[in-house]
Amino acid sequence: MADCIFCGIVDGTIPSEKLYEDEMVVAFRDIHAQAPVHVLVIPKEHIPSIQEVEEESGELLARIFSTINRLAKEHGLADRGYRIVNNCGEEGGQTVHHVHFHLLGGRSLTWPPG
Ligand code: IU
Repeated sequence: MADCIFCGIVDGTIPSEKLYEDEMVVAFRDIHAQAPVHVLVIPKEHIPSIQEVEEESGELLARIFSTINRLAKEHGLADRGYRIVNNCGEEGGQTVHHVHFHLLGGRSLTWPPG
């Protein structure tokens, strides 16, 4: 989608440090890392938020979470623990309107979030 920064990352017109890519998803390092490991996993397709994810998106969601699992293992987080975050809408803190999942780890994370 024109004017979507994450669509620009998908098509390579906006630079990013990509860690994984296949026909459905892309994973890249967050530019404002909040933890030693802070990776975003996004669908290549422009979906504005988790609210637009329907039952037919099951395969995509499975791919997103299997990608997160693999990245967590590759970054040594599997035994330590980590957090997966999806911010949705204004009060949920979503700032980029292309659905994405944060993988955060490498330090002790506090709860509740702000
Ligand atoms: P949020 O859940 O919509 O608040 O998260 C958006 C994230 O995208 C946030 O952590 C930003 O640092 C990150 N990000 C990025 O990695 N690269 C960019 O070009 C932009 C935002 I804009």
